[in-house]
Amino acid sequence: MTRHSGDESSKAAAEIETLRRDIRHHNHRYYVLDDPEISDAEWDRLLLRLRALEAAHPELVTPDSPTQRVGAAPAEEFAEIRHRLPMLSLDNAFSDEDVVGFDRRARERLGRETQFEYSAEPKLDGLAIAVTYENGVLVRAATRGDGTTGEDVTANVRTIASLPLRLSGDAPPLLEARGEVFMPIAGFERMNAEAARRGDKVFVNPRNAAAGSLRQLDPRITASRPLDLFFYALGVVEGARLPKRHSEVLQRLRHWGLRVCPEARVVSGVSGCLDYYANIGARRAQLPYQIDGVVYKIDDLDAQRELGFVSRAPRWAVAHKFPADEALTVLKDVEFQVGRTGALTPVARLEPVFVGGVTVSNATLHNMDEIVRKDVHVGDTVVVRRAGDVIPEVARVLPERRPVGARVPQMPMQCPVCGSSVERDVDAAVARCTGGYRCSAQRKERLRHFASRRALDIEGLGEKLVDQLVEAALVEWPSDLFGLSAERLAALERMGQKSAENLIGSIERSKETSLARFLYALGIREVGEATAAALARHFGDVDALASADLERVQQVPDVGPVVAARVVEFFADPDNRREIERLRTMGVHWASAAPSSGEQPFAGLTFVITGSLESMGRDEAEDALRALGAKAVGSVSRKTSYLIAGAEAGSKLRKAEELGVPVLDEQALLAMLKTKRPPG
Ligand code: 5U1
Repeated sequence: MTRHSGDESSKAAAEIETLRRDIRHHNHRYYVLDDPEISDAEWDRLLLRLRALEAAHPELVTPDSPTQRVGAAPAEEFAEIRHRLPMLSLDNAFSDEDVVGFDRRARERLGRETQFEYSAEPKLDGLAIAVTYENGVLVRAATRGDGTTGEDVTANVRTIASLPLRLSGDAPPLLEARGEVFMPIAGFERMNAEAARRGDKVFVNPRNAAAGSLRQLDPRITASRPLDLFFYALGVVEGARLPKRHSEVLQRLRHWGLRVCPEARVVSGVSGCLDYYANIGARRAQLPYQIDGVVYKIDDLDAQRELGFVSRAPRWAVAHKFPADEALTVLKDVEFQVGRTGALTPVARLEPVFVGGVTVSNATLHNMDEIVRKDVHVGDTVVVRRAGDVIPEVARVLPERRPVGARVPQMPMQCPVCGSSVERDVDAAVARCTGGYRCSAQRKERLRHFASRRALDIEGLGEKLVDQLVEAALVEWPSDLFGLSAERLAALERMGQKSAENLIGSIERSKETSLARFLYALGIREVGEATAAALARHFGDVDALASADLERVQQVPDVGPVVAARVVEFFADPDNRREIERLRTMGVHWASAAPSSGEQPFAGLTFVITGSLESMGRDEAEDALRALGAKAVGSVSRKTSYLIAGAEAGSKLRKAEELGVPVLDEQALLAMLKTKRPPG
């Protein structure tokens, strides 16, 4: 080891300090102010010199040195971080009227006649993040997660070059800044081009690339990805007097060296917001990052505090989304996908086209009636539409561009998967493969349904794995899942021993369920979650239901003749009865539910739960309400007794407010479940 004299050491320490200060200053000029004072080469020289000095004096290295971005060893998994203040989400506005309504509600609530000033900025298509500084030094970064608990991604976030490891200026003792990590489009394209050259997998869009990069266990991989971030809010702050306006908060963040979107502006009233939306919308394609809308926040922080939140979305901010993207392409073919109940759905095979940030080569055509209504021909030029994460669809065709020989798609007579005959339902709306369990497509879909979150909830049994299990003939019926072993699973392609063991654990855990979930998981036609719950409540056990005749099944509230016929038909099938027996023998069980003579204090009430709840899953809350006799359904109508609004409640909440349906928050739900007494 090299020994240094005290004099030499203190000289080095002084130079190191100066270099660090200079580098931070130039980072601020470059990343935050977009106004560099020195060339890239000069900046590189400063960093090289600092590296050399630190290499010679390792005792002088500190974690906030600009050289210390990539240091941590790969992690086993991400630790959880509980947010001291929940990370909020935003309500969406999809039209000018929605924005007008948002502004009106806020003004009415505060009894205000004059316009609000709004702080407006683009809504980045990235990942929300909370970064904490203690005494100006970066100590922690967490993803949003479910808003209450996120993942500790500190080691990865440190590698983002534009993020200061130490704040500039008079940083408070504790500062949590919140914003969005994203991948600029140019970096995304460069990275994908390199991946394609190497023959590696490419990312579908910058958002997925940013998420994939941030969730790497090895920070060196994150460091190689072109990530960036903008901040737009404060979380917990201690020891600083905060300004009175949101726009001043943004200035303060900039002053501390944190990047803020340069497009942020203060505008007046709704008309200012809509002008801003139009302006950003017109320049959207030229922006160096992807955005999916703009955000308006009431600039006055006192007004924000007074307005507060509904569940976990603020009443003082809204995300005004851009409309769905559309693109023209050519319909190459129409193929038919076989669903869980054998229904054949037409799917458009398209000339690949870039729309809404992803390349689309398949789109849904819904059903044959839609094909006729839209006058779709194979060979047509079609408009493909994609909104957010929604499945792309063929919106319309351009008949004037129809080539000679374009043909009308025909429903096949035989199932494209198993070759069984295809029959039309009595009302002719749907055509179905008659192969039942002989059809591998139906087998796969039934297994997916059986394992799905609201059914037996087998974590880790994804689409691809179901395909593999069916294709390898390891699983035919759902009960076969319970006979699998980790060794068998581990022999499958792309399946490690650890994943195999995890899956066996999930399968084992799924054995303990409820009768309602079990009935839903069986996939009886026309029996959705609500009907399954009603059947479970009424009959209390599966044998009573299996032996019930049409008349008895129809006595269940809300079960009509069509559904009752499906239920009776299902239990009359010896294959289905045998499968139920096998599932029970394999250990699937549930606590016996008292039939409806039991306590039903919520009978006659209909609940809708929207948004995410902090203390339990939505399914769990619905199960608990149903257990008390309530109906839990998916959409709001005049018949809804109460809407329970969790975080990220959006259109359902608006609809409930419009219809005058009482809205309750999570606390009220918990109180109801505890006291078993409906509100009011
Ligand atoms: N630009 C911007 N995006 N965004 C997302 N501002 C903004 N604010 C947010 C979110 C979730 O939440 C505020 C309520 C802090």
